[in-house]
Amino acid sequence: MTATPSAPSAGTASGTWSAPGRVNLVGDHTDYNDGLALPCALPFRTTVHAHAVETGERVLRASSAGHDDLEVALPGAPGEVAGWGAYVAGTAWALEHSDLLGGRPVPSAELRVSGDVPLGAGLSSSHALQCAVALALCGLAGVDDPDRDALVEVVRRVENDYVGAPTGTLDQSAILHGRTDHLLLFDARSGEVDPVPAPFDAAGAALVVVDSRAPHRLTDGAYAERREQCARAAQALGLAALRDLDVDGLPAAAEALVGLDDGEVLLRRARHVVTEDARVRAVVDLLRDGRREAVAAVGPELTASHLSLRDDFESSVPEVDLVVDTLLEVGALGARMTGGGFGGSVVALVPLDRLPALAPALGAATAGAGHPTPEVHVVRPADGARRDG
Ligand code: GAF
Repeated sequence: MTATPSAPSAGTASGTWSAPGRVNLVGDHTDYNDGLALPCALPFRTTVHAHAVETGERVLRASSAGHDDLEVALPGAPGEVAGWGAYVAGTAWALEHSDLLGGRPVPSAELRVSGDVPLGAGLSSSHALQCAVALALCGLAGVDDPDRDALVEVVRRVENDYVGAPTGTLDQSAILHGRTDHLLLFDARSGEVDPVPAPFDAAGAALVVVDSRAPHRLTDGAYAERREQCARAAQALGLAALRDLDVDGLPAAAEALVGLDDGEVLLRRARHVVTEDARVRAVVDLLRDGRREAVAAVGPELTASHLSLRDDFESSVPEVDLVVDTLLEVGALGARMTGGGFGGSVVALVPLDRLPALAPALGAATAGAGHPTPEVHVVRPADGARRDG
């Protein structure tokens, strides 16, 4: 789904752009293995009010409640800014090094950032910020409809080369291509995004996101370690990526990996990725079928994904496991951690008549375990990043 980029115009003096957070229904830790995922954009957005400024020096200023103000000379360089401002400054830096602005520099600008994407909840608040800032700076430079696939790459560079987070392309693809009431079948190898209906109503169920409010732990190190293990497993198996292994190939892979020092760990990582790709395909088929029984059958696939992430990929934490277990006890059709893990949120399909029971059950279970009180959001897939005014 490649947008035709618009030709640069004279630019705009000011405007408002926004980008949503995302939740991934199924398909985690597959993107950097060239695999499949099924995310959607969320009805929470980060908004950037931007205006061009005339100054002698090229400068980018940004402010947001609860964060230090940013002022940085353009185009900037990795390492100059850390924390929240790195996502803003890094976006300007990566845009300047892309072809998106048709050879023009990033314009001097002042950005006011606000929004309601939950922070630190694993719902991609930082990617929402980067996508909204990227659209705003493109708009100020006169590129109103930038090529969204090129923007995916710009955000990857911000993350990997400016911020130093070795993430893949799932989050920004969901945010940039989001569509109301649709999930998005994302193929990380081709970058293609294919809208899939989300007929949860047909099963009398709702899509629910629960922020465990567990502090993210070890996120950078553990994520990078998983990524490195997957790459090593693929290399040992003579594959370009774990995407190229399928479930039938797992017994032979086990034999090939068993001789390595950490072969048993690599096999479990590979098994997660391979079975997760298969679960994405299965869930897409069920949703496209659309009948009540088919949609209800998505639930067990979600729960199987959680067990795989918990046991084979070891990317869950006790707080998140307790939220999943409690949701299932209350009657969810299925539930799983979502996103990178090591804290963060759970996504679930919950029968409409069970919704009122969620918050009390989660409150009681987490209080008993001494965990933070989770936050429950009933959501519908929302529109992607856009200009608002
Ligand atoms: C994080 C990363 F940013 C994504 O690229 C993806 O790997 C995800 O974790 C796990 O599926 O959100």
